[in-house]
Amino acid sequence: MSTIRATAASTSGPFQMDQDWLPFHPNPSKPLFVPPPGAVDAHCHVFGPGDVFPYAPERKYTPCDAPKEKLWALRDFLGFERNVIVQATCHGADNRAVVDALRHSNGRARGVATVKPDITDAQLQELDEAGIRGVRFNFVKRLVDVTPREVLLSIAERIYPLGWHIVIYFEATDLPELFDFFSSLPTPLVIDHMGRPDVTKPVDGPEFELFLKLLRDRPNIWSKVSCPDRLSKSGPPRYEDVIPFARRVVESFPDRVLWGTDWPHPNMKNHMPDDGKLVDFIPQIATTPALQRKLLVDNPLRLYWHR
Ligand code: 0GY
Repeated sequence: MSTIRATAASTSGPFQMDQDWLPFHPNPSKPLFVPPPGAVDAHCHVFGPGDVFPYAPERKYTPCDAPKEKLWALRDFLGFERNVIVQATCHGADNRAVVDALRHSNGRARGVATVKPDITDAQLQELDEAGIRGVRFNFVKRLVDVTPREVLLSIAERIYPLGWHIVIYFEATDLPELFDFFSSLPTPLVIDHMGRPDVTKPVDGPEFELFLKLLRDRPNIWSKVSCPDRLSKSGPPRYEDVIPFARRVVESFPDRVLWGTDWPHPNMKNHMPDDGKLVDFIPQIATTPALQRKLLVDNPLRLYWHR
């Protein structure tokens, strides 16, 4: 794994990585689970490097540099073929690092951007040509300042004609208040990390039921069954307490689920997941080859590589 061995603790340019932040795993294990041919890591990020792609002044954290070359090395090592790179909040609405990665991916990466409502049609077109297929709306208060809903709606209306979707990131406790807004958005929606359920609560309880209802109510809402490392209280390497939640989503909505590593795992402060062990989580939640193929190949290709 020398190719991805970290200079991870470093951040370049005028930036210093947050002291309470763990760098990505320097030497992940080789997974036992072999992903099917064509598998897509549908949630990951690139950070900087800061001396080339500076972090945004409004960011809530300063990460370690996690450049595209290390992402490609991880992709190959884990047995994946493609990536969906999601703009992280530390880069604000400056999508240059993601766009640069997409342009150097030989068509093997697509992206999700963050945009402001004053973006021009020409700029949207440029993002589309680079491989951007969606925008992200982030409602996690520790990560972003609140954007008014009418602003988000105006962005949704701008990207709708492009055939893009909206990735939404929120915590389960905020869903009751956000539910109607989400239902009113015109594009397909992709929910990050199953809406961050509290996995100490019952999988059949009212909190997770509201999330499942959102998916049941609208056939064009998808979910990433990702980030057991963020959700688990039982912890690594098996993250057992997350399994019933993720399995419920995969089995209820097999054609609308996606999976991703979340590399380089921003804001992990207690433990840094071993990416190989995260891949070994997949057969726990998608228990048949048919479900695995939908989760890792058919679904992400349909959403991100349909053109
Ligand atoms: C994730 C999760 C987190 C961060 C971000 O854009 C971001 O900064 O998404 C988080 O801190 O929970 O999916 O990458």
